[in-house]
Amino acid sequence: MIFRFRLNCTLSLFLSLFYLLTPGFAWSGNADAGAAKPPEGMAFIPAGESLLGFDPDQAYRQCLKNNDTCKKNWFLDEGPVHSAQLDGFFIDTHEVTQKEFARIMEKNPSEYTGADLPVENVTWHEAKDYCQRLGKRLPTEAEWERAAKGGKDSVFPWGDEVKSGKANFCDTHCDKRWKENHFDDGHRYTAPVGSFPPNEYGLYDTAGNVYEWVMDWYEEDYYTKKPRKNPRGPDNGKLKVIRGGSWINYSVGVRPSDRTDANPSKRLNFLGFRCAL
Ligand SMILES: [Ca+2]
Ligand SMILES: [Ca+2]
Ligand SMILES: [Ca+2]
Repeated sequence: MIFRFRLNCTLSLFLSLFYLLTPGFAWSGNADAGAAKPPEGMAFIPAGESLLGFDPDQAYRQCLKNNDTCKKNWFLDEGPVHSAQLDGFFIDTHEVTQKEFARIMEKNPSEYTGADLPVENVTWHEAKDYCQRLGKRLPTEAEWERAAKGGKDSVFPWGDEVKSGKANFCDTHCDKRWKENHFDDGHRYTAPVGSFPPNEYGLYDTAGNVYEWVMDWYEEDYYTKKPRKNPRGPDNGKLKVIRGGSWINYSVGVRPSDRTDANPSKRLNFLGFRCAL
C-alpha cells in the first residue's frame, strides 16, 4: 500500500516535471494528445465514437408539437442516425462576436450591431478567412454536430423538450409570423453570445442565436452514406452546410442534429460562425 502510494507520488512528480519542462507539450502533437489544454476561448472535444443524425419521423413529430405548418421533408436530410469515429479537436466556446471579427477583419457587416453580439451577414469565405488568420479553421459538419450534442443523445442539448431560457429562437419576442408565442427567451433578434446555459462541453449558443457556417459542402443524402471516420462532406457542391438554427427559426430548428444549407457567398442576418482547431 505504502509502496504503491510512493510509486504514485513519484510518477505524479515525474509527470508534473515533464509538463513543466517540456515547452508547448499540449500543443506539440495533434488535438488527440489526451486532455490537451485548450487555447483561450476554446474547448477540447475528445476523440471518440459519435452518433450523428436524427430520425426524420421523430423530428417531424417534434416540430408538430409546437407548430402546425411543419413539413416532413425539412428533416429527411438528418437520417439515418449513424455512428462515426472522430479525432479530438478544439472548438470556440462562443460564436464569433462582432468585436472579435472587427479586430481581425477591420469591418463589421452585421445588421444588428453590438460588440458582444455574434457577427452575422458574413459570407462563408469571410468566415473561413477569419479562422485562418487566427491559425484556426472552420469545423467540419461532423465535428460541429459532435460538439453541439455535448456527448448526449437527447433532442436538444438540455433534454427532449423545448424550454424558455435555454436558447434564442423565434419566441414570443420574434417579429415573424411563425413565432412560437408560448416560449419566452427574451430576445427579438440576436442575443449577446453566452446569454444561455452552456452544453456539457461548455459550448454556448450551439442551439440558436445565429446559424453557424461549417467547412463541408451540403448534400441532402450525405448521411445515407454513413461515413465511418472523420467525415469531411462531399468533394464539391454549390451550397455549404449551416448548423444550429437561429433567432429566426422554429424551436425544432435549433436541435443539434438539424441540417440545412446556404450559398457560400450569401450574407444573412441570422448566420454567423465559430472556429475549430
Ligand atoms: Ca428569440
Ligand atoms: Ca449558434
Ligand atoms: Ca434539414
